[in-house]
Amino acid sequence: MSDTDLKPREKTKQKTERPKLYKVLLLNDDYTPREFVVAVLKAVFKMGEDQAYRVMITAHRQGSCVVAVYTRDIAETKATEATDAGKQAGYPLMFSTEPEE
Ligand code: TYC
Repeated sequence: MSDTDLKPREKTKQKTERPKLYKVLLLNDDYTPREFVVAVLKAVFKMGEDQAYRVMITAHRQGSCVVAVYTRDIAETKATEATDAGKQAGYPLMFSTEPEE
């Protein structure tokens, strides 16, 4: 056997999959007060006043707006928490999630 003989590599490379990301969407309705929507966006999604206002007014004008993108668990938890805040106050405020393309 010559000393240049090569053995096949037996190591396998680990590939780390990136977790799928989910959008949280804010849906418009005719009843929830604008200021309440802004307050929920600030409390649940840690937005500043200006960003929260822009997201609220975009949903108001277009019907919906992407609020943020997270892994599935976090997106679902935040959407539920924000929707529940509206329900507690007697408003039909609605947040939903959907997978990114
Ligand atoms: N359309 C509501 C109103 O005029 C305000 C509103 C904005 C409600 C965005 C929900 O996602 C929403 N009082």
